[in-house]
Amino acid sequence: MSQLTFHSAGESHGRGCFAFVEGIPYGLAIDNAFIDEQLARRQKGYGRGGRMKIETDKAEVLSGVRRGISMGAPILLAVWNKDYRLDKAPELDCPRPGHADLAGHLKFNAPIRDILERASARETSARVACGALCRLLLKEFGIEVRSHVVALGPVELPADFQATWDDLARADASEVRCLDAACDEKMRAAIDDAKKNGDTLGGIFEVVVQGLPVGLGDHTQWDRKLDGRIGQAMMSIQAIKGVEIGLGFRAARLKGSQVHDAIEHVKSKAPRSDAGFVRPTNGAGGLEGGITNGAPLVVRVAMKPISTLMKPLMSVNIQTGEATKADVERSDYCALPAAAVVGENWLSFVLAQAFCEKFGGDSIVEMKRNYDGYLKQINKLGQPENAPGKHGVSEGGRE
Ligand code: EPS
Repeated sequence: MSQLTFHSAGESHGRGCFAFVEGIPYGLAIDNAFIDEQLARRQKGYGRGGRMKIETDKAEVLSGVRRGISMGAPILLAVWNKDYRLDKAPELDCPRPGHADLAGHLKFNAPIRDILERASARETSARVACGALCRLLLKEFGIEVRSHVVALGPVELPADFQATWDDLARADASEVRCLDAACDEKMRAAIDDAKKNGDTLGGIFEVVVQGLPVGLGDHTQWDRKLDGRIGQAMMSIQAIKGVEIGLGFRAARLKGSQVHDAIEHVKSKAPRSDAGFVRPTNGAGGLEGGITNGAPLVVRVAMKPISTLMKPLMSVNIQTGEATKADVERSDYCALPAAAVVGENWLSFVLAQAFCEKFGGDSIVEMKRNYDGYLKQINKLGQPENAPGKHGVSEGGRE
């Protein structure tokens, strides 16, 4: 068993975007159609630019899968670019404020083109391919991920808007992935307006995960806390500027009694992944002390407006030092609906990583055995082996 890891390679207008995934256990059924479906969802959304009309992203599995089953070996996925023109793509001399153009040019002493090709959000196709693979693993354990857009530019869902799990299944039916019809219309109008004015828009999306067992992540060290790991993963998505878990920033303005979730217990014959401990509220968003608590995980992510503006801001020509308008490249006006799909799949990678750490084995069968044993352990409330002093202590240990 190796740790679940991911590396991407590839440029926006290079041969393609590639995902190198190591640590997927042996015996996972690899549903290519599911991976391609996630890639197709990433290409959609109101406000996308011309590139998405050119590409039909699909993941070609180049290694690590035999007869549709993971071999426990590295899996290499390729998303080939149709718009492959790396050597012919024009050079840029006037860096776009907000993009990696200027900082990358100065840091590497390189042409801006050599920076933007790798900085481009096209790289998220590799992350979605990997995330979809991880999602297949999570599905084996009844874990499902959904998302929706809660704000886009100046348009926000009403503060009291509550999306149920079933509601979230409808988000794909909206071109902006918003569940409220009135907001949907206003969001599309806001994008039309931005487009007309050569501008761009960002917003906020929410990802919800159902079925996570209590106990993923770890309170004992800063870099094992799952909230911290989720934050890092989400912040690493191109154009992401903020992450909240549960009430997030809203919690800072409330009292403890309004933020924390009372604990209740329900009896159940079948073992439950939350051990029967439920909450009437979910201000914690499914995480306490950096550990999942069995409630749905709720992550909100803020995306800035895309930095390529058709009506560009002022910049400086890096060859001459002259003040000039920033260069303009084909781009999106709003990629928030696509970012929500990236968020779903990329969060799945972090969760699958934590899941493999807790229940990891060389094969899915072994993982299931570990998982079932754990469920048995956490569902023994009131049983003699759970008496105080016996918790997790070896034979001959503390009485
Ligand atoms: C993207 C492909 C890109 C952009 C966008 C995301 O295509 P192109 O640059 O060829 O038009 O649509 O990239 C950026 C926003 C960026 O800043 O680079 C994709 O596949 O998601």
